[in-house]
Amino acid sequence: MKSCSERSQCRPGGREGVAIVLVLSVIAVMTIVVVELSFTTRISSEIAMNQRDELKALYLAKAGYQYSKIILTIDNSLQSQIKKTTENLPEGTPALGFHLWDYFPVSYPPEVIALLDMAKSMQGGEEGEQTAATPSEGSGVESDGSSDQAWDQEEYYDVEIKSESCKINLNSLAEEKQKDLQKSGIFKLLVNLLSLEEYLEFFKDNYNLREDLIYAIKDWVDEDSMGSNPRAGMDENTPYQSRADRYRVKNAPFDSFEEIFLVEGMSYKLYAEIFEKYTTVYGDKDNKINIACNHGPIVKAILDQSVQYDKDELLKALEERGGFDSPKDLEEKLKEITGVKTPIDADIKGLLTAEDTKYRVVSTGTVGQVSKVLTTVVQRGSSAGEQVKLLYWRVQ
Ligand SMILES: [Ca+2]
Repeated sequence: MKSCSERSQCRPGGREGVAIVLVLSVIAVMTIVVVELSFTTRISSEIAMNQRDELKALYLAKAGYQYSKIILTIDNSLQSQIKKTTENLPEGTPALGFHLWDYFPVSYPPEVIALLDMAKSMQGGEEGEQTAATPSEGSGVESDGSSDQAWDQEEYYDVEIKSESCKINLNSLAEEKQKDLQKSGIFKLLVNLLSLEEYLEFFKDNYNLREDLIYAIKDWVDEDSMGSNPRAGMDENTPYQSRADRYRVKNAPFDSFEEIFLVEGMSYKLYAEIFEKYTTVYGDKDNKINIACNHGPIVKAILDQSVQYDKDELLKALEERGGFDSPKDLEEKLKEITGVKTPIDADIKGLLTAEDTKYRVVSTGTVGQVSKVLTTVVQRGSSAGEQVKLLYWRVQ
């Protein structure tokens, strides 16, 4: 008979116990491998789906842009027609200042976007601007199963078209002769804009920066290397040579707005609060500003120095008179309100127009939770039916 001197040998199932431990270890390792594999597969699948949605959203945004080009071309013909129809009307007849997109939303599917907007406004949303509408549980617009929807509610595009001609073109500073710069309409308008009361806090450390900044922009875009600022040196490169990343001025127009941060004196705050809203760099030597779409700071900035009237009160008085749709209309109303014979600065007056030539088209493509925003600036053809020309393109 075997002796039971060693415990392990005497315990029932001792060898099988080792086998169980081994099997359990193998199962544990396999479980970890399988879970890891499953996790990696799921992540890869989600990444792939996300990339697919991003691509779909991008193409939806591109589709929105293409559609807006058609709308802009048709609107061009419409505007020519309106001009022909109204040129013989008696003076004082209100202008028919509208665009096609004011009545036909540039969106896909348009009727759904319109419904979503309506639902939002019924819920108390007072957003006036047309932005990418996101269908949500609370939007109030849901499929009732009875409609013949041929589209996926989660996939759509929405486009916002705004005039870029309302803004001051900084590149047109390049055209001004240095000796006449301070008397030019564009220089005066920009200085007036930066000098408005609401922006004073940005310059409280150095009020000269208002003019210095305009001189610096002028030097950046004009061909020569002569400094235009009487307070600074003759060489316009001097301020840039003392920087850690030394560089020289461009001596050519801005190609994109992002370049403006390279200009001496420019800050993100000034850009976001003033320059991005009221200035542009797109359009060939086109320095005309459509005053009809300006109802704020630019209107205040065009006033002659002889106008002693609270600028905000003036804007309110203009609004009470139903706004204005042309430089002439604005001038007449300003005369009436202020009692000043020449309420608009004579040098700035030549820059004003009621025509739109450039548009900013922001097309947002959405697929579920993923959105792609395509921002473009286009120039409209000068004759009816002419295709629009692309000036700027950016995908975000
Ligand atoms: Ca220069």
